[in-house]
Amino acid sequence: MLRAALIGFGSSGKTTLFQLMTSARETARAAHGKGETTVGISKVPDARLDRLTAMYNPRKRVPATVEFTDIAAAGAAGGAKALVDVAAYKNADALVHVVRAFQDPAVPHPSGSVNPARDAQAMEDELILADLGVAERRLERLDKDLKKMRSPDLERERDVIQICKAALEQAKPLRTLDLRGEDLKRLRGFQFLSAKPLLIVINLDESQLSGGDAAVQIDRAAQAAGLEGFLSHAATAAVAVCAKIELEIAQLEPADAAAFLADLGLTESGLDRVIRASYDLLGYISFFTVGEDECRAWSIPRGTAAQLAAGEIHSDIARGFIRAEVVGYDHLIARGSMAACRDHGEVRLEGKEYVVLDGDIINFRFAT
Ligand SMILES: Nc1nc2c(ncn2[C@@H]2O[C@H](COP(=O)(O)OP(=O)(O)O)[C@@H](O)[C@H]2O)c(=O)[nH]1
Ligand SMILES: [Mg+2]
Repeated sequence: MLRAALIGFGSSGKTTLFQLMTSARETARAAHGKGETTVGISKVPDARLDRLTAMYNPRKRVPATVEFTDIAAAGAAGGAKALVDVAAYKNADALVHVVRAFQDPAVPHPSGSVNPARDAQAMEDELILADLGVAERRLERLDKDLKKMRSPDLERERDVIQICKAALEQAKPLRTLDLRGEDLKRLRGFQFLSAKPLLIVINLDESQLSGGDAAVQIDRAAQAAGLEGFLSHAATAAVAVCAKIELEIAQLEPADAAAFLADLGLTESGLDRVIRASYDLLGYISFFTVGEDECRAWSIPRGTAAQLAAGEIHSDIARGFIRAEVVGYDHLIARGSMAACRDHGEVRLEGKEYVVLDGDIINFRFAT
C-alpha cells in the first residue's frame, strides 16, 4: 500500500481535501501523541481500468489505491509549532504539502498573511531541521561505536550520513541527493523526511482558477506562487486545486459534475489529479489482471520484474512462477479480446526476469 501524508500549516485545506479524496473516515488515535491521525483510502483514477471493466463486465472492479493520512494540528491555532510531526510522517512513502494560496478573511492564516512561497520554504526548512537532528544524533552514536571497534559497514554508513549532513547544512533537502543502491538502503531506516518525494498541492482561490489545460494551470499557479525553485528539485512535483470548487463538485451528480468541469474548461477534477500525481511521483505503475470475475489494477514500482510483480497478487504465485502471459493494453483494446490477441500472436510469454511495463495485462502461470 502506498502511503502519503498530508502536511502543511493550519487552515491550508488539508482536512477539506482529505475528506474529499478518501472514503474512509476512521480515526486512528495513534500512540505518537501530538495530533489525531485520520487514515483514508483513495482510489487511483485510471481510464484504462474503466475500459477493461467495460470489456469484461466483471463482478468486481478493483482500482489501485493510495492511503492518505491527515493529522489534526495539536494547538488550537495549529500554527507553525505543529508543522512537522516527525513521528506521524515517518511511515509515509511521500509527503503531500498543502500550500494555501486562497484568500479568505473568514479563515485566518496562522502566520497572518497568505504567502505560498514563504510557507513552502518554511516547511522545507522544518523538514531539513528535523533530519539534521536525526543525522547528528546518528553520527555521534557511530563515532562512539567506531571507537570501540572497526567496521567497514559502519564506516560507510558514517560517510553517507556525513554527505547527508553536509547537504542539510546547506539547506538542501535529501531528495535532491543522488544516492543509489546500498547507500540508499542504509538511509531507509532513518526515514529522513526531506528524502521523501514531495508533492506540493497549491490550494488556489476560486478567482485564480481559470479554464484550460491542467498542466498549464499548475505551471501558472506555481509561478504566481513563486514556487518554481522548488519544482526544479528532483522528486518534487506540484498540482493546483481549488478545494472550495472541489467541495461544490462533490455535491453534484456525476453528469452534472462533468458539465461543471467542462464549463471551467477542465477535463478532470483536481482531486483526481492530486491522487494520480501522488501515485506517479512515487514512481509507481499499474499492471492489470482481467476476467469475468474481476478486473484489477496492481501497483508496482517502475522496473519491477515479473516474478516480484506476481508476489503482489499472492506469494504462492511468485513461488510457483512458471511464466507470465502478457499483452499490452493498446493491443487488447485494439483487438477487443484476449482470444483475438492470441490469434495475432500478440500474447507474449515472458519469464521471471521480464520487466513489467505500465498497462501490461498479465495472466500468471504458476505451479502449486
Ligand atoms: N475560501 C476557501 N476556503 C477554503 C478552501 N479550502 C479550505 N477552506 C476553508 O479553510 C478552513 C480550513 O480548512 P481545513 O481543511 O480544515 O484546513 P487544515 O487546517 O489544513 O486541515 C475551512 O473552513 C475550509 O472550509 C478554499 O479553497 N477556499
Ligand atoms: Mg485539518
